[in-house]
Amino acid sequence: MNRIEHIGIAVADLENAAHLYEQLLGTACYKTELVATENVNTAFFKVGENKIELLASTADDSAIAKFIAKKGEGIHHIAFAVDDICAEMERLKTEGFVLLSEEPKKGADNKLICFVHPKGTNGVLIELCQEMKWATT
Ligand code: CMX
Repeated sequence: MNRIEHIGIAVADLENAAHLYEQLLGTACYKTELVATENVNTAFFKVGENKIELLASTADDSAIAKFIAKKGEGIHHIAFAVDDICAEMERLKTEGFVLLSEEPKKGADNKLICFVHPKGTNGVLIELCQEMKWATT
Protein backbone atom coordinates (compact mmCIF):
# COMPACT_ATOMS: atom_id res chain seq x y z
CA MET A 1 0.00 0.00 0.00
CA ASN A 2 1.47 3.33 -1.04
CA ARG A 3 0.07 5.95 1.33
CA ILE A 4 -3.07 7.04 3.11
CA GLU A 5 -5.27 8.33 0.28
CA HIS A 6 -8.04 9.71 2.48
CA ILE A 7 -9.80 9.45 5.79
CA GLY A 8 -13.57 9.00 5.68
CA ILE A 9 -15.69 10.76 8.29
CA ALA A 10 -19.35 9.88 8.78
CA VAL A 11 -21.53 12.96 9.24
CA ALA A 12 -25.24 13.45 9.80
CA ASP A 13 -25.63 16.61 7.70
CA LEU A 14 -23.28 17.05 4.75
CA GLU A 15 -23.92 20.74 4.16
CA ASN A 16 -23.28 21.73 7.77
CA ALA A 17 -20.26 19.45 8.07
CA ALA A 18 -18.75 20.71 4.79
CA HIS A 19 -19.09 24.29 5.99
CA LEU A 20 -17.47 23.41 9.31
CA TYR A 21 -14.55 21.56 7.63
CA GLU A 22 -14.02 24.51 5.28
CA GLN A 23 -13.58 26.66 8.37
CA LEU A 24 -11.45 24.06 10.15
CA LEU A 25 -9.08 23.33 7.25
CA GLY A 26 -9.10 26.83 5.77
CA THR A 27 -9.76 25.43 2.32
CA ALA A 28 -12.83 24.96 0.14
CA CYS A 29 -14.41 21.63 -0.59
CA TYR A 30 -13.14 20.70 -4.08
CA LYS A 31 -15.75 18.14 -4.98
CA THR A 32 -19.12 16.77 -3.93
CA GLU A 33 -20.33 13.50 -5.36
CA LEU A 34 -23.31 11.23 -4.89
CA VAL A 35 -22.31 7.55 -4.84
CA ALA A 36 -25.67 5.90 -5.43
CA THR A 37 -24.31 2.35 -5.16
CA GLU A 38 -23.11 3.07 -1.59
CA ASN A 39 -26.09 5.28 -0.63
CA VAL A 40 -23.81 8.16 0.31
CA ASN A 41 -23.29 11.77 -0.52
CA THR A 42 -19.66 12.84 -0.24
CA ALA A 43 -17.64 16.04 0.06
CA PHE A 44 -13.86 16.06 -0.47
CA PHE A 45 -11.13 18.30 0.92
CA LYS A 46 -7.42 18.36 0.08
CA VAL A 47 -5.03 18.63 3.01
CA GLY A 48 -1.50 18.67 1.60
CA GLU A 49 -1.08 15.27 -0.08
CA ASN A 50 -3.99 13.76 1.83
CA LYS A 51 -7.73 14.04 1.59
CA ILE A 52 -10.69 14.08 3.91
CA GLU A 53 -13.96 12.56 2.67
CA LEU A 54 -17.13 13.54 4.49
CA LEU A 55 -19.86 10.91 4.09
CA ALA A 56 -23.58 11.42 4.68
CA SER A 57 -26.19 8.72 4.27
CA THR A 58 -28.90 8.89 1.60
CA ALA A 59 -30.84 5.82 2.84
CA ASP A 60 -31.97 4.60 6.25
CA ASP A 61 -30.31 1.20 5.84
CA SER A 62 -26.98 2.42 4.40
CA ALA A 63 -23.59 1.60 5.94
CA ILE A 64 -23.22 5.24 7.05
CA ALA A 65 -26.71 5.42 8.61
CA LYS A 66 -26.05 2.21 10.56
CA PHE A 67 -22.61 3.45 11.65
CA ILE A 68 -23.97 6.77 12.94
CA ALA A 69 -26.89 5.06 14.69
CA LYS A 70 -24.49 2.74 16.51
CA LYS A 71 -21.35 4.81 17.08
CA GLY A 72 -22.31 8.41 16.31
CA GLU A 73 -20.53 10.70 13.86
CA GLY A 74 -16.78 10.24 13.47
CA ILE A 75 -13.98 8.49 11.63
CA HIS A 76 -15.55 5.79 9.49
CA HIS A 77 -12.63 4.41 7.45
CA ILE A 78 -9.02 4.85 6.40
CA ALA A 79 -8.31 4.48 2.69
CA PHE A 80 -4.96 3.40 1.27
CA ALA A 81 -3.85 4.08 -2.31
CA VAL A 82 -2.74 1.02 -4.24
CA ASP A 83 -1.38 0.67 -7.77
CA ASP A 84 -3.07 -2.65 -8.57
CA ILE A 85 -6.21 -3.23 -6.52
CA CYS A 86 -6.81 -6.76 -7.82
CA ALA A 87 -3.29 -7.86 -6.87
CA GLU A 88 -3.65 -6.24 -3.44
CA MET A 89 -7.05 -7.93 -2.90
CA GLU A 90 -5.48 -11.30 -3.74
CA ARG A 91 -2.58 -10.62 -1.37
CA LEU A 92 -4.92 -9.68 1.49
CA LYS A 93 -7.16 -12.70 0.88
CA THR A 94 -4.10 -14.96 1.02
CA GLU A 95 -3.13 -13.30 4.31
CA GLY A 96 -6.59 -14.18 5.70
CA PHE A 97 -8.26 -10.76 5.68
CA VAL A 98 -12.01 -10.62 4.94
CA LEU A 99 -12.79 -8.51 1.88
CA LEU A 100 -16.26 -7.00 1.63
CA SER A 101 -16.55 -7.49 -2.13
CA GLU A 102 -15.25 -10.13 -4.51
CA GLU A 103 -14.46 -7.57 -7.19
CA PRO A 104 -13.35 -3.92 -7.02
CA LYS A 105 -16.30 -1.50 -7.11
CA LYS A 106 -16.53 1.99 -8.57
CA GLY A 107 -16.23 4.48 -5.70
CA ALA A 108 -16.19 8.25 -5.36
CA ASP A 109 -13.54 10.53 -6.84
CA ASN A 110 -12.68 8.34 -9.82
CA LYS A 111 -11.51 5.33 -7.82
CA LEU A 112 -11.86 1.58 -7.88
CA ILE A 113 -12.40 0.50 -4.28
CA CYS A 114 -12.64 -2.50 -1.99
CA PHE A 115 -13.24 -2.58 1.78
CA VAL A 116 -11.67 -4.90 4.36
CA HIS A 117 -13.92 -6.00 7.25
CA PRO A 118 -13.13 -4.05 10.46
CA LYS A 119 -13.45 -7.20 12.61
CA GLY A 120 -10.15 -8.42 11.16
CA THR A 121 -8.31 -5.11 11.38
CA ASN A 122 -8.57 -4.12 15.04
CA GLY A 123 -11.93 -2.42 14.60
CA VAL A 124 -10.91 -0.12 11.74
CA LEU A 125 -12.68 -0.27 8.37
CA ILE A 126 -9.94 -0.23 5.70
CA GLU A 127 -10.48 0.80 2.08
CA LEU A 128 -8.20 0.07 -0.84
CA CYS A 129 -8.41 2.52 -3.70
CA GLN A 130 -6.87 2.63 -7.11
CA GLU A 131 -7.07 5.59 -9.45
CA MET A 132 -9.19 4.64 -12.44
CA LYS A 133 -7.20 4.69 -15.64
CA TRP A 134 -9.20 5.58 -18.71
CA ALA A 135 -8.29 4.13 -22.07
CA THR A 136 -7.17 6.92 -24.40
CA THR A 137 -7.22 4.94 -27.63
N1 CMX B 1 -15.61 0.93 11.46
C1 CMX B 1 -15.45 0.07 12.48
N2 CMX B 1 -16.38 -0.85 12.84
C2 CMX B 1 -17.52 -0.86 12.12
C3 CMX B 1 -17.76 0.03 11.06
C4 CMX B 1 -16.74 0.95 10.73
N3 CMX B 1 -16.89 1.82 9.74
N4 CMX B 1 -18.99 -0.23 10.56
C5 CMX B 1 -19.51 -1.23 11.28
N5 CMX B 1 -18.63 -1.61 12.21
C6 CMX B 1 -18.76 -2.68 13.17
C7 CMX B 1 -20.15 -2.78 13.79
O1 CMX B 1 -20.26 -1.84 14.82
C8 CMX B 1 -20.19 -4.21 14.26
O2 CMX B 1 -19.51 -4.30 15.48
P1 CMX B 1 -20.01 -5.29 16.66
O3 CMX B 1 -20.06 -6.65 16.06
O4 CMX B 1 -18.99 -5.13 17.72
O5 CMX B 1 -21.37 -4.83 17.03
C9 CMX B 1 -19.34 -4.93 13.21
O6 CMX B 1 -18.60 -3.92 12.52
C10 CMX B 1 -20.12 -5.72 12.18
O7 CMX B 1 -21.23 -5.06 11.94
P2 CMX B 1 -22.43 -5.82 11.26
O8 CMX B 1 -23.65 -5.48 11.98
O9 CMX B 1 -22.12 -7.25 11.04
O10 CMX B 1 -22.43 -5.27 9.85
P3 CMX B 1 -22.92 -3.89 9.38
O11 CMX B 1 -24.20 -4.13 8.69
O12 CMX B 1 -22.83 -2.84 10.42
O13 CMX B 1 -21.80 -3.64 8.28
C11 CMX B 1 -19.68 -3.35 7.36
C12 CMX B 1 -20.49 -3.34 8.64
C13 CMX B 1 -18.30 -2.81 7.67
C14 CMX B 1 -19.59 -4.80 6.87
C15 CMX B 1 -20.44 -2.48 6.29
O14 CMX B 1 -20.58 -1.17 6.80
C16 CMX B 1 -19.74 -2.43 4.97
O15 CMX B 1 -19.89 -3.32 4.14
N6 CMX B 1 -18.95 -1.36 4.72
C17 CMX B 1 -18.30 -1.16 3.44
C18 CMX B 1 -19.06 -0.19 2.57
C19 CMX B 1 -19.15 1.16 3.17
O16 CMX B 1 -18.77 1.41 4.30
N7 CMX B 1 -19.70 2.10 2.36
C20 CMX B 1 -19.82 3.49 2.76
C21 CMX B 1 -18.65 4.33 2.34
C22 CMX B 1 -18.56 4.44 0.83
C23 CMX B 1 -17.49 5.38 0.32
O17 CMX B 1 -16.46 5.60 0.98
O18 CMX B 1 -17.71 5.92 -0.78
